[in-house]
Amino acid sequence: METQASIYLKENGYYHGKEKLSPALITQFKREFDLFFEEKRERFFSRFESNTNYSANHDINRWNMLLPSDSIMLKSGFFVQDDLFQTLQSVFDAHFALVFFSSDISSPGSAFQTIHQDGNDFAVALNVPLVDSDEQNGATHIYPKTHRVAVNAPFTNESNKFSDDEIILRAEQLDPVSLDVKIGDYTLRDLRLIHRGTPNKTTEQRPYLSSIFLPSSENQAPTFESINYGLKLFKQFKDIAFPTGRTELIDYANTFGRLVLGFSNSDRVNRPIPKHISDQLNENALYCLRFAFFEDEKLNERIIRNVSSSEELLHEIETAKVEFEQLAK
Ligand SMILES: O=C(O)CCC(=O)C(=O)O
Ligand SMILES: [Fe+2]
Repeated sequence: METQASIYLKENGYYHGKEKLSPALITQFKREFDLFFEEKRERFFSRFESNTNYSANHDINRWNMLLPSDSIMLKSGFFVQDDLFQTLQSVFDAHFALVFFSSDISSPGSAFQTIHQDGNDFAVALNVPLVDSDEQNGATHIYPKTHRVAVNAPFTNESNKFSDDEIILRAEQLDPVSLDVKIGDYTLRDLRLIHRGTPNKTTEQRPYLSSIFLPSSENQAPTFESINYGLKLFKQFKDIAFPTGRTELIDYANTFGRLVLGFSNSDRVNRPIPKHISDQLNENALYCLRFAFFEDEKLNERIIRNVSSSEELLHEIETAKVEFEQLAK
């Protein structure tokens, strides 16, 4: 069923829901988030052997952080509140999953990002700002309607083929819109929509929660054993890459990590969802998270995990092993 938001999102490539979430809830999120973020930064910088050129883990003074499962942010199930779930059903028009439960932080000193699409493939990001944001502290610039291949092209879920240079050329014909947001708002963005991060000129962090929904199978996934094998290798790559401070090794490790999570349809396999959290989640939230690993065993049973779904992942893992060894020489 179409919603007002799904119609707008298909047409424009984004949707701005205003005053949709309770400010009191966002205050709770922010308090919890700030503690996680501080720990994250400490963990990140302790990985390097000596002083590093890295100012953050994602671009200059920008951070990307997966959120923990034992968290009010997950328990609140905000990602299916309002008419969000219906909107997602309508834009995906097939099965989908919440694959990355994450956050994007623009820190003081961040700069304009290169104009980009997050990917050529259709997917949807739900952003929840934890602070008000505008052009002072780095609200995202978007180029409306650029998720479609041309002004008159209808909305489809198909991948486009634009190269990085073509994306910049397309955007240069257009004016960006600053997607200013207030606490209590959320935004939905088609990952193909052209956009860029902008400078945070203040001295405060600008955190957004980012829930990334991807098209998925109904219920087929690799075994936990093969996923955990990939995640273990990801950890080994990071343990080798970070102390060297070598960008290409660190990038390889991170790209590989995202690949394993993508194959898993969930970033929650090594972040099990505690029972006291899943007990609070409604059926729509549990649907979005069905590929996660739950402490409540019966919730792991809705997915069929078998060798045939694992084969492609295992192949990628073996290829990465060889490539990483070559690169690390
Ligand atoms: O956080 C933002 O404002 C946008 C960041 C972004 O687009 C990205 O890192 O891909
Ligand atoms: Fe982006």
